Amino acid sequence: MVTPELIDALKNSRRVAAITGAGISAESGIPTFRDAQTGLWAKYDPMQLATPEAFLENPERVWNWYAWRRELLAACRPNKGHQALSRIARHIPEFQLITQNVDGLHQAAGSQDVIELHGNIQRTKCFDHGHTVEQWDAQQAPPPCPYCGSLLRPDVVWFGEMLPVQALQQAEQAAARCEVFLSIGTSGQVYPAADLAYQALASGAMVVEINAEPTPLTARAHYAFTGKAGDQLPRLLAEIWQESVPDA
Ligand code: BV8
Repeated sequence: MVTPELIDALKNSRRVAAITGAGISAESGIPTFRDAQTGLWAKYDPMQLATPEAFLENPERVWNWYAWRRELLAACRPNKGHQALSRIARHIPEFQLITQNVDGLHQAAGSQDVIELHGNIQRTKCFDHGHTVEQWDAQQAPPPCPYCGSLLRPDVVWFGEMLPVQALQQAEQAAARCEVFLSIGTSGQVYPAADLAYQALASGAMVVEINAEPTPLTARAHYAFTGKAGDQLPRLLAEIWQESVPDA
């Protein structure tokens, strides 16, 4: 329930931070990692494929998995959750959006200065030196880097890989300084991203969770709205700022 205290906090806070996970993109048609064990990815286990070891062991299989995900993404659009979040941000003097998602849908919905903790599937780099590459010979999977010949890979953070240092530092700073911290559409299983909500709690922020099911954070959050981000975020936007998200 959106209480007067929550309305007051969101209307009068100067600094708000939000972290999102796969759940906010689910209504855009992108399977979440939890669905992966059932849905479209039943034959793939992301935990097994999204690692440097899996790539080196079978570069073609991992490259093709990401090529397939890019194709799936090409047909996806931001949903009302992404749209509402980009509008909520405009009402907050300092709003920092942090995402674990690699789909770029927040930017497509108009969100600015998005911190991409785990990279972006639309960016491609080479494995050995991180050369960013825009075009490649589609006949080869994976293609060689035109600069150094090493294998191309998606510019995402795999399990066991360090997060981009600056992105993580900026995210931790936002979590430590914010007055309200929103955790949206994430199961909170993957670290260090999942730690940000607890860093915000430790710094005295009000923590608000919006998720389709309870998570380890739920019991610690000041507010926990169980439901779809595509419903809950437009509801917050309407109830607090009397603004609505245009129909897609
Ligand atoms: C690191 C990009 C330091 C790739 C991703 C052993 C060795 C090394 C590291 C570790 C280790 N043990 C643990 C670790 C740390 C590890 C980790 O946390 N593992 C987990 C599994 C325990 N982390 C790492 O490896 C990180 N790096 O620690 O570096 C280091 C380095 C070397 C050695 C030691 C330490 C790197 C982690 C980043 C991995 N890359 N993505 C790609 O996309 O292919 S992670 C990927 O999975 C996502 O980005 C995201 O972070 C995570 C999935 O989580 P969610 O987004 O929350 O999605 P999920 O499906 O789980 O949940 C969705 C939720 O939404 C659900 O609760 C659902 O109910 C809800 N929902 C569904 N629909 C809706 C909804 N909610 C609202 N509305 C809806 N409509």
